[in-house]
Amino acid sequence: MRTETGQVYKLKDYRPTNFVVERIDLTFELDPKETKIVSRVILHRREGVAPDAALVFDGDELTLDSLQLDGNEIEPSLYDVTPETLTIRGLPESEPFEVTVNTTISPEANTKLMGLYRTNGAYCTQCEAEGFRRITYFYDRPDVLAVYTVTIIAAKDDVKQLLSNGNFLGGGNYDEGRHFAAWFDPHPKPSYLFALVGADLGLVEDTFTTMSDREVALKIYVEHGKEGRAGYAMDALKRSMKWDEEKFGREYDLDIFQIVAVSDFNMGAMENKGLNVFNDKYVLADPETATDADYANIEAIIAHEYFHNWTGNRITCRDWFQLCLKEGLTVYRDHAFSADQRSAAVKRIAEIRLLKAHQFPEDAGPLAHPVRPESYKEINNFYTATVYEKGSEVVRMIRTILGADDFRKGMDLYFERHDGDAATIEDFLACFAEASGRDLKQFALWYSQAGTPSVSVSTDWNEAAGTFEVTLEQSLAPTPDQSRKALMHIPLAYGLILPDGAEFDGQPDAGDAEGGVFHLTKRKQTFTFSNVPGRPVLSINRSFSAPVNIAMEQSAADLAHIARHDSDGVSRWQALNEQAMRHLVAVSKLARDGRNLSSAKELAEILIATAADESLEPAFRAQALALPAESDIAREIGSNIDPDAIHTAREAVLSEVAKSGLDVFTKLADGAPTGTYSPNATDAGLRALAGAAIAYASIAEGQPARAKAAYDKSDNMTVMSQALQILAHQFPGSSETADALGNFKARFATDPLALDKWYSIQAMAPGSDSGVRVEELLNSSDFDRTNPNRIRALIGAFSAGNPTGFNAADGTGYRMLAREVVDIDKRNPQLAARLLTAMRSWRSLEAGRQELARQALVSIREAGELSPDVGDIVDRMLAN
Ligand code: B3K
Ligand code: ZN
Repeated sequence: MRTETGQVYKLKDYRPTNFVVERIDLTFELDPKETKIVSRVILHRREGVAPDAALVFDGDELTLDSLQLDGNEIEPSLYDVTPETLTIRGLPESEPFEVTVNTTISPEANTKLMGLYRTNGAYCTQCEAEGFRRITYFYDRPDVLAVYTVTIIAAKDDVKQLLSNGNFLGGGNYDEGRHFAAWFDPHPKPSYLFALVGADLGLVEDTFTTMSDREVALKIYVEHGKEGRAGYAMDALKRSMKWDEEKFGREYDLDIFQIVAVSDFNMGAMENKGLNVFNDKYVLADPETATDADYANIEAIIAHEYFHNWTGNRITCRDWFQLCLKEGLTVYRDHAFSADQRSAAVKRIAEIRLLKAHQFPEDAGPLAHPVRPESYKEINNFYTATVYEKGSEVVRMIRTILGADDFRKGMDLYFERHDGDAATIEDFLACFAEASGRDLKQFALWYSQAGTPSVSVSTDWNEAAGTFEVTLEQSLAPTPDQSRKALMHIPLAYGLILPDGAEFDGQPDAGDAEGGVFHLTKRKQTFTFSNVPGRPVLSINRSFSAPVNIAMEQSAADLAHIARHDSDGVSRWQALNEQAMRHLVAVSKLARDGRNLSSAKELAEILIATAADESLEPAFRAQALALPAESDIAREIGSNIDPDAIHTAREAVLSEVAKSGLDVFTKLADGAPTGTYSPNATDAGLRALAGAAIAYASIAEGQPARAKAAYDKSDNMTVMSQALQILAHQFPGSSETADALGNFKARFATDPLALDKWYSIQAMAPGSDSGVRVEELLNSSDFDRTNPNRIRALIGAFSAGNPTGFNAADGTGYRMLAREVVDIDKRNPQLAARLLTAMRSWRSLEAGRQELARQALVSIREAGELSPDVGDIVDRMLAN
């Protein structure tokens, strides 16, 4: 296997290649053990490059069969080859030439799921970030764009479809028992967007007519027998195509758009030009096997990959440091799409939750890095919440600062100016600066400074003068490799809510504010409002306009005022959540210190009132009832974390809310829509509210009967898995729970995606003894140790989603993860490294657990040969 070389790649070292690729012609003869690849590349020396400069191609675990220049064998003295590089000397000075590289690889032996591999009998590829170099020697970097022609030859019997990027050229019989197909992609692309699939799959077809009246064939390939589960994905695809035309003026540009769903995939999906490959979890859905959340994820990911066609493919990244150029922007676009398809407020609440749950801890721990990192050892470790989610927030801030019109102008300019380019963040920002006439230099720090800024807020109300002052002060703590930080441009949306609930519409007399946004650009700024008719309550960072931590003393009464009157739904939720968080943090600390918990009466009242308020959307009420998770409370406490104390405190609060609201919850518990299941946002909201109500009511009753009845009655996976989770998490030892778990397993024994839920629900059942159950499941004969979804469903869910189980005080959770990471690393380094990031906040634990976590990390470090992926993560986690 490829092992650590210790090499560090730096943004400042970027240099273009010595040679320019004009086109590439690939031929694949597919075979499980010996796939032969012929790659013919036409190149010329870049202007100004020395005549003796060599051509250096990348490889990874490759062996070279033979090598030709313009059809003739190259003399061995003129080239050097290792599994990682091919260096050719003595190439023509100015005229174009053709290099032919012949390699043989074994897709079957490829367990890393990078490059060309086998999944369920199919051949498929994954090339981002550096998988193409596992197929053939090439310039495997995003700034080398080429036009690809691909010919695929394979046995007719078991490989029915032969697919690649671009448009279909033709195909037919090849030789005894084999056939071929040829594809041509007219759009120059980097190698990471190359894709090939050879498979025998079922097909779902449709068409889309673009804004300039071109008909595009849409094809989704899934396992035979699962065609009926691809309808929602197809529908989401067509809606995405339409939306991108309407909102961004972006039209699709090939005759065909294909999606292939596979069951072994390291991530969600991949935006290969014209041929997206998807983890089947994000394609397949029907009411019986998929939850509302699955449907929403499918919609978002189908859209995300489709939107990459412009933000990522037509305009790609100059180098991998610019990853956020395509990822942050495309996440921003998929968020905007989902907001338009569903309730915008509820969608934004989910985004804020996700950002805080994943990105904030990353930014506060040893793995913190800027949205645009400046160095890396293993690029696959940088497909992070910071690059994706914070990257999206940064784009959202650009829109907040510029306003919708100038933002759209900037996007138009970006598409026009950089179509066909491998671009940088500087290119991107320049378009917005130019379109709006604004200076974005200070704002650009969001790309280079890691860490979550803090803004402390104080207010001063002068009753006699009718003035209200808001003072903001920013700070940013040091992060790994960045000890000193410059002042940022932080756009904070605000509102002043008057005693009668109306909003004050005056502007501050002085200070940099416009359109309801404070622009905090200095360390400290004060904004003064005059002629304010009564003491206002400040609603700040509305809709989370900036990804910062706000420190503000705000009374419970003021938070309740916001929760009741803010014109912005997201802000109302923010106020409720803040109130819940404060209480949970306080009682968690009391529990940690062994003291009596204070009553949650006030919190319970406002939550129950919200739950019962029929003027509010059901989905919003469900969000309000979802208390901050144990991990959220831990993040807020920040240090000396005792996960057991947090669990105890949170359960006590849940129970108090449940008991005082039992009447309300009992009524709401039956509110799930009856009749034919639809994944639409309204019905999903009703199910979410009913599910929350069943959970609270069951807690109040202290009996599994209600959840068991819901389970038995359920006719869709959303309600079924909600009920199973209540049973397994609240009533672990009951016979009802054992029955339901047994029933679920038997019912979905042959359905891997549904069965993953069975594993996850058990993996997340709280309690220090849950590790024992996880070990049992791991060792059971039907646990598939090679399937990434299954591994994530059990090991990932346990380590990232079960604070009390994973952080068991005896260290068994940490040791189990360490053992599994070292084992999985031998087959699939990317997956292993990702699992390990669950320990990124280990330093915030109390001393005893911290020491056990450290020992587990050290045991990984000392386990022998580690991949660059795991080596990099473990080193950064242990560094001071
Ligand atoms: N671009 C891919 C992610 C590739 C991850 C490589 N380790 C999917 C996406 O973000 O759309
Ligand atoms: Zn993406």
